[in-house]
Amino acid sequence: MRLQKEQIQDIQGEDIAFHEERFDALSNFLSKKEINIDAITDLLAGFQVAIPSWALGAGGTRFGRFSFQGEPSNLEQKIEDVGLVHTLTRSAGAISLHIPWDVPDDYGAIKEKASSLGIIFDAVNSNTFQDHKKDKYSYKFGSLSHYDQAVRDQAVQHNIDVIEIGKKLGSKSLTVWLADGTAFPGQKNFQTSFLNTGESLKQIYRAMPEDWKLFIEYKPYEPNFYSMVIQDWGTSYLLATECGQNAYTLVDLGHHLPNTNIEQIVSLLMLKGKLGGFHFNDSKYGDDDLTTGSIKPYALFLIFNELVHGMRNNQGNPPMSWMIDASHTIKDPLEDLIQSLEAILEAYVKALLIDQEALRAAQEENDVVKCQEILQEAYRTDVRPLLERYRLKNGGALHPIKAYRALKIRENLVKERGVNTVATGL
Ligand code: LRH
Ligand code: MN
Repeated sequence: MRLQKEQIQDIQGEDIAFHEERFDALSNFLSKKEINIDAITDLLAGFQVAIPSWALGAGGTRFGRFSFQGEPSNLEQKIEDVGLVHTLTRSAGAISLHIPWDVPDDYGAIKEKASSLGIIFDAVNSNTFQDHKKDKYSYKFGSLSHYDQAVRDQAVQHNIDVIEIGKKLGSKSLTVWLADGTAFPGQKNFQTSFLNTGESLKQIYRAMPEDWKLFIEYKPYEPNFYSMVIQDWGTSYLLATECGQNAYTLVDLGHHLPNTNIEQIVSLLMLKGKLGGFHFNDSKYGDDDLTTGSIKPYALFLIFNELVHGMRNNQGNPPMSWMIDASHTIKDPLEDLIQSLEAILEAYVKALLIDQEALRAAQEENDVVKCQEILQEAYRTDVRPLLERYRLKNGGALHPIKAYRALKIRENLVKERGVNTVATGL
């Protein structure tokens, strides 16, 4: 299914006037603060968030999976779905593939379809947390950290194969997340597992083209529940530093123990020039992979405050990869992704409204109350009219969810694909 911007314009005429009213009020409010709205909407055009290819169908848990009708059953249809989200939001101009779940059959056709929808291929993800049919060895007891060199070699070769697939698609980065770890004390020696992993990652790093980046994703637990080899940002930072200048830490928001100060981690990684990118989602307890901004929107705002500060002051940190990593157990996957995009852009724009100079002055005066007032003045500003204007100017929908429903996109996908199609992924 393809969506034309004319179809969107046809269904949102009556909302334009109300948008204009709210937009004028916001631009008057911001111009009094000498904040240039057009500069912000221009920034948004360059802020594209990659959609995970593994999150376009219904996700499950070990307790079950409730399918969602009209799911994409191949990579072409997945790119179509990212195209639908991008046409509505103008902020999803990239897809992140997971191998072997999404190995293209016809690279030319896939690239043609993606570029015709304005979509590029962001990081490719390797998978040594499941056994692959063609493989000789199992990853039950680890992959890059495995005690057996033959298993490590197999896992390293898989990552090199993933790089080759990415090169054919024009991707410029590889994300490595390892399930490697232990379920019980004494099961493995931490140092041996870490050293094995370090050696394996260096082999993968050396196999990458010069202009590629390696993203090392950390996670404190699951599927191992006593230890994970790459458990936290410090471990990922150590491994990235040992690999070299093109290796970075990837921050998945759900991969932190409760109440971890993620914005402080982001700040230090940027200071060290080692923040590669994000997997945006939200969580109440564990790696819940919920809609971004659905549980802790203020925490997301505070993270973007550090990102805005870092993007202005840490030139040593390269442009980051913005990616969503979510799993949709009950929501329509496309509506869930649209809501995540709205929350991410809202947090970013609110952070851009923070008067960083005034904040700095208040920090130097130890005026704690004023510091909070400056942050929350920005956080309490309703920036939705600005996001609406950005989409309107770029042929998107004022209200993407409303347009998605008014255009009966899910119903049309079900008509086109049937009720029983199942997407590969989590
Ligand atoms: C691990 C993770 C990782 C992916 C997987 C799909 O929890 O966040 O990024 O490979 O989810
Ligand atoms: Mn992730």
